[in-house]
Amino acid sequence: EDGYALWLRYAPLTGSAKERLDQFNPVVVQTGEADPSVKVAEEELRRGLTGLLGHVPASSGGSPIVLACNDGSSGARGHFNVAAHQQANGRSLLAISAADSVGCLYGAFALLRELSLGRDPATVELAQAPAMPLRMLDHWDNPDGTVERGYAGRSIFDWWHLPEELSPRMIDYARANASIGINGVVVNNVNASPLFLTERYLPKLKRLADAWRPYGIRLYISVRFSAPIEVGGLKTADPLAPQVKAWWKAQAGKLYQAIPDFGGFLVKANSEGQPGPQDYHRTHAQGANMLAAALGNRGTVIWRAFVYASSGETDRVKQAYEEFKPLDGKFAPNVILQVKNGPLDFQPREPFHPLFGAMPHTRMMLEAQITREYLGQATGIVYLAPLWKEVLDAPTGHGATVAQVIEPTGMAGVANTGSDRDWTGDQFDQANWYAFGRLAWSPALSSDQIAREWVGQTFSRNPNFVRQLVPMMLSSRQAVVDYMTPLGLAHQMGTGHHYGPAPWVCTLDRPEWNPCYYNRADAEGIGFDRTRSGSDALAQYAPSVAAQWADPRTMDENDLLWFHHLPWSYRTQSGKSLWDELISRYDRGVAAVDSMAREWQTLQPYVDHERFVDVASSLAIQRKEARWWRDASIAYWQSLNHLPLPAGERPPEHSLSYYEALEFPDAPG
Ligand code: BDP
Repeated sequence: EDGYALWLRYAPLTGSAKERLDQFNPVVVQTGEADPSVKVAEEELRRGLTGLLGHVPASSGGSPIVLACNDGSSGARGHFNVAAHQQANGRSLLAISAADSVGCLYGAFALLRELSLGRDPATVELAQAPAMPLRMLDHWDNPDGTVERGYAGRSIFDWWHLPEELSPRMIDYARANASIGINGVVVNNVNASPLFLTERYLPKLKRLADAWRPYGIRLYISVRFSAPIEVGGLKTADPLAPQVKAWWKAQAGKLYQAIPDFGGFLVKANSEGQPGPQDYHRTHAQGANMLAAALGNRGTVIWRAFVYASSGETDRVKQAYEEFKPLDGKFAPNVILQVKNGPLDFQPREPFHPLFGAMPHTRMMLEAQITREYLGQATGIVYLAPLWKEVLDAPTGHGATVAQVIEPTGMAGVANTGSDRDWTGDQFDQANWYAFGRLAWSPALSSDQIAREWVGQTFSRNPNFVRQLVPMMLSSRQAVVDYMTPLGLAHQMGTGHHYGPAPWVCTLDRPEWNPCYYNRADAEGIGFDRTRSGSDALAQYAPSVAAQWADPRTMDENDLLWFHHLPWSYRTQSGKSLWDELISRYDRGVAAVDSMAREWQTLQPYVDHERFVDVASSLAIQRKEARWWRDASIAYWQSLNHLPLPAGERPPEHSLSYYEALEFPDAPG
């Protein structure tokens, strides 16, 4: 039990659930169809039932499970029905039906999920369709096997040995993705190597695309905008230059010849030093549309709105809106703008990005980060569904929630996978991969329901275990916000690797690289004034939303210091001063982690030894980190405000200079 099986463990059922399945005695009926997705669905049903029953399912005499993968229905691609019927002979029959074979595969996985959770096969009734067409994972993996912001070992993609060698992991990866409805994978980092556009890589990409096709997964690549120069031998990458257009068209032609269902290109342009159309005084739309023309109606250009270039004195969080809002309606129909959940950068908490709902004539998808770059990386328990739900459920003020804005298009998550046996570097980070897929399938699912599903399939269905563990998971995201960056603080992490607290850092070249730029703390107060008296980033939101956040006394204090610079003595809604409230939030975060670690100890009887110990040690690291964040932050704020700690408060364990001197040359970057 090293975690490799993920949520597809299919552990033997026990008790009444076992009796029901035994009694049902499922028989997977062979369709005789040659369709690869149908074959995969049959195989998975057999594998899953073997696990759940504790033996290979019978081949006749029981209740048939029938796949009808061309049922003539219409609707969203991937939709399916699962229903039990009573037959004349008294036995049940379970039918999985869909309009296409991938829908059937999704239906098979959905049925296995229900059975894994102990549902009665005789009464299963499911009718589902994906809420959005694109449900993608973005890998920040490099050809040399390193992973940008990866905390789970090396890349799962073995470019060195492809195309001849296809690791079995690539199939298990596809199974895991298909089981949660992921249907697109960008295999390489947005800080893209031009190698992916060379002849050498084409057969490698083709091998992966072929392997994943039965699982309903389309392959995409990130492309470097200046690739025509680096690997095309041209002198320019100007999107309006005819030879540049022709080069991209030729590349797309080769890709489609090898991979007829190639998904398209993901592009990070003119951001953090990446090349882009602005290098030639062209707009993002001109750059994106040129690539879109090269793909034609065969594929999609996903253009990232995460633009971050030296912004001088203006507020960094305003840049994307300023650059993209004027381009609304200017993008080709096969271009999608991919917008991070918040306007800064995957922080433990951010208000939703003001571009959501603000570009009605532009297709827009949401980008979330599954890998926990800014949330403690791969340690402890930090369940991210509540973070994503908070964003998805947010009313944009433009007549729709964020979920409604993106549902016509899709969602992408920056993957947290690596070569570690447990895939994600930490057992509980598997839950974030799972939750991302489930939310992209249906943003209406609750964090609670998703956690229950994951826990039941991954660890144990014992109701006592589930009842105790799920609330821990649900409160874990607020805990990390509390001990790292409470009350709307953001980007207080260490330079470069983003590991650990560094609110004091103030000497980096560009102002917005510094944590001090975001906290704006001094002797008098703390917080970033984004109201009219400050950067006025608030004005990028719809008037109803801006009005609500403009008043620190009525707004949700979870975002307080994101929008307001306030004196330390400011009276918060709890009645405490800002200083006392800040400290109580750090304490709350530390206490929450302590209690997770304590509770985990009591769960030992339900968990196999290997994973029990693994999680316990991970929680020990998280306890240490929570204290470190609290203590280092308080020590720094105190060095500015010289305020005493509230009575009875534990002083930081070490001096500020101790925390400032800590270095982490071993932290992954
Ligand atoms: C930031 C990461 C950086 C990424 C960038 C991006 O620190 O490694 O390249 O986002 O999304 O969060 O492009």
